[in-house]
Amino acid sequence: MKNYKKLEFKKIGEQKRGFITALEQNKNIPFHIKRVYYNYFTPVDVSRGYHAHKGLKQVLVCISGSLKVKVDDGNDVEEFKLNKPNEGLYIGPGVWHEMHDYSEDVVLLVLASDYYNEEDYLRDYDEFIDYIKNDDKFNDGYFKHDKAIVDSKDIGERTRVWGFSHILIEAKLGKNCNVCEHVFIENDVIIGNNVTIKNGVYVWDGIRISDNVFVGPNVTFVNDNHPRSKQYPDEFEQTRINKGSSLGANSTILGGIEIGEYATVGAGTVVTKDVKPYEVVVGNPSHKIGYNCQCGKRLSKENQTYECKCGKQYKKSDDKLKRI
Ligand code: T46
Repeated sequence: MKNYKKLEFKKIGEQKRGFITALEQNKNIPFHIKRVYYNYFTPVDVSRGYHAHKGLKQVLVCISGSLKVKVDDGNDVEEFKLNKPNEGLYIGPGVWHEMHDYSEDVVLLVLASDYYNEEDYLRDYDEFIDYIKNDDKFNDGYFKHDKAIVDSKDIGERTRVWGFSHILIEAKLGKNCNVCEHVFIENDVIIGNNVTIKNGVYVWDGIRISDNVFVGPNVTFVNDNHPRSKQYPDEFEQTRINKGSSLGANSTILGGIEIGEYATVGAGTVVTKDVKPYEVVVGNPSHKIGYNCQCGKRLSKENQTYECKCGKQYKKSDDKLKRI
């Protein structure tokens, strides 16, 4: 995943009165802003930069004039021209950058995620290359927070693993997943692509989670339905959470359960029996209260079909809902 990106900001207004562009933290600026600085009166024959940051995130906006920014993440080198006040360049950690070809009237505004700290700079190119090659967070195309422990080498690209989470060595995770803070993933676990695992979830041996599943905060999985301290089953229960389904906050999924495709488990539900595709279940013990669409909205029954406001339709066959 590239850690730099051109950003386009909204231009509010029209030619005859002029324009306004607003920069807002955690909205069009992808971080919390702690510092704003600007660089001006740079002579046209000067180049600046020649460094990378270890942790700092920045957005560069050329609010007057123009300049070129060359970025290098150790794999790719690209050059961006900044000459519009409604464009920015996001530069994250581990990206070497150099600024060239300043115009006379240039003013470069920079929004930064942290206070100035010289210790965060890598000002020597070889040191930069060593740094990114030796830091897991810049490797294998996935992001690992400094405070996460990832023993597994089987993590898909663009997956993000946030602080205080631990993934054991044999676990497999697909692409573009989001593993939020305080998540523990044991060894015999297979997780698909685009899966979200919210904070405080422990994914034990025997659990399989397919693509596009949402696991809400503090969902509890069980892999031994008759536990006794220091007694281990020959094999842990196999629990299957099928694609597109969502497990609500604080729900409990007993061992050996199968959650059908696109099903929804309501917050706090204790799931004691399999959930069929598209079913919505709630309560303790879990019971069905209806069906939902692939998009997540509830379905209404019209004669023999089930319909969603989004236009999708479903029919029952073998007591299971199927899309038509
Ligand atoms: C970056 C590019 C885009 C401070 O004391 N406080 C500050 O907030 C900053 C940004 C700099 N300084 C001091 C540090 C140096 O003694 O100002 C001096 C010049 O800094 P530097 O040579 O790093 O300037 P540039 O234009 O090469 O780089 C600056 C930022 O430092 C850097 O983080 O990414 O702009």
